[in-house]
Amino acid sequence: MDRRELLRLLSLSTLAGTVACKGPSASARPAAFSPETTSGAGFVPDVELLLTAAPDEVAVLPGAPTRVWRFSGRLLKGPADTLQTIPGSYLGPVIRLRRGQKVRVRFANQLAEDSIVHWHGLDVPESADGHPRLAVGHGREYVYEFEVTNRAGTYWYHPHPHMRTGAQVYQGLAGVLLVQDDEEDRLALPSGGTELLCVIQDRQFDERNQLVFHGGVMMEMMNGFLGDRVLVNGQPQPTTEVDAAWHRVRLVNASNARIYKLAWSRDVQMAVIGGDGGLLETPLHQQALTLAPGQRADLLLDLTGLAVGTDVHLESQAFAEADAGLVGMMGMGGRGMGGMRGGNSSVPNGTPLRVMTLRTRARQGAAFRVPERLSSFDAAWAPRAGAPIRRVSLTFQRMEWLLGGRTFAMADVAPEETVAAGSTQLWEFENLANPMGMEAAHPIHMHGRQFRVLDRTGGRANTLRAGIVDGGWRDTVLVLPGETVRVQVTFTHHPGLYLYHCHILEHEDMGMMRNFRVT
Ligand SMILES: [Cu+2]
Repeated sequence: MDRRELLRLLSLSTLAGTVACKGPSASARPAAFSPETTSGAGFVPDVELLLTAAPDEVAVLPGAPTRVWRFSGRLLKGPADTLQTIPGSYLGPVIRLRRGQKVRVRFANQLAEDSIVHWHGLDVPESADGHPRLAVGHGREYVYEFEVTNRAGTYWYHPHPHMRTGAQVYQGLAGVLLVQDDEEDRLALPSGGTELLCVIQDRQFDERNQLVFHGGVMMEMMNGFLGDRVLVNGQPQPTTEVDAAWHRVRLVNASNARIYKLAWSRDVQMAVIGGDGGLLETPLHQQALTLAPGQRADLLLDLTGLAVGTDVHLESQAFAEADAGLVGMMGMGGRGMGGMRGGNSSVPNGTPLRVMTLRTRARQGAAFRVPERLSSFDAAWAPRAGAPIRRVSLTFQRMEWLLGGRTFAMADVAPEETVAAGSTQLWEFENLANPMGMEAAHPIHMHGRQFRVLDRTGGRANTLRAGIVDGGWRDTVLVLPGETVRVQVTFTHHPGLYLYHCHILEHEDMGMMRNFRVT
């Protein structure tokens, strides 16, 4: 496949078809399936999918194919455009759902190790949230049943097994999940050939084109694993031909640990219209956009008026490595711990990078104006003075990243991690440096309901801050070194055990994750 054609093919109107895949060799509901949250026999799905995780090979670089792990999908019931395969990519199919649909996904694990899928950003019952205790082994199947209650937006799915999330995502297991609804439809945003979906990841390859991942070396785990090249939808720095028109560009940072400060190489107008949890109320005009692991952004981009053959690059701008945090020992020269900074990546956080290129062709698009009003928020958005406040420290102690002073344990829930269904609390994520100088910017993700970022205070001058979009509903918020970020969250109505964690996947796998129990 011509790499240049990849993004063109990715324009959603041209995606078609689904990938057939082998059925599971065995099928069983895991014993841990809690009966009180199982939808049970009365559940009649509007959409039913078989999603299989299995080893595969894809062409990423010229020469030998790369061995990956990959989700493939088969539509068993529902609208024909529900699954859209990304040609030539290791990414899973794009899953398009509508708010209100009842969905059943049969996840078939054909990997040689345990896995489970998390629907990142969706508010689903406990049994459908992909908690690591629900992971199933090779040849087993896990059945998800949930109703899509989320607003229209760009969500994604990825594995969530105990201590192996980083490795499994890195091997290729991830996909985009789009939710559509009537409110979004009314805006008539650019679609089809002018809607681009871009999953940004970084990877490292050996001389035989095989993926290189860390070998559990402590410094790599503490920093988070960084690749030395950027892939978009599984292809290195692709170029795609686009109409000289307004485009909707949906970005997902599905990297294990890299933070991007995204900007366009030409002076084109960019309006941020959405984030993790769907559309903002009003568009936001900005030059640069900070996107941390787990986060999404929804943009409108004006390419009208550009001459044919103009290249517009999406770039990650330079920023100080320390802005993303720095693992270093004060007593050992202030940084680097003897030169082991940044694991074994030659491309540390903050290195300027080209992400992808859009090349204009002659065709003009339909006339379009950025809507002044994008969406309206429900009552949960209103500030709740007097809501209980919980302070959650982000710290490094005893060679571990901790949340609230604790590390992950499979079923462990502290009293302050027990919350009433549908109740509202303010959680203050406080990113504290320790005397050894160990610090990092942590993207904190909460499962269940989307939250509202109230404010961020403290911290030192940081060039990433100007690019952070805190507006709108969020499920992942970047807490810079030294900062305190306050979020207001109204918890899911579904009782059960949910997770909150750092979305630097090495931090999560090391235990920077905790349960909260909704009662
Ligand atoms: Cu972290």
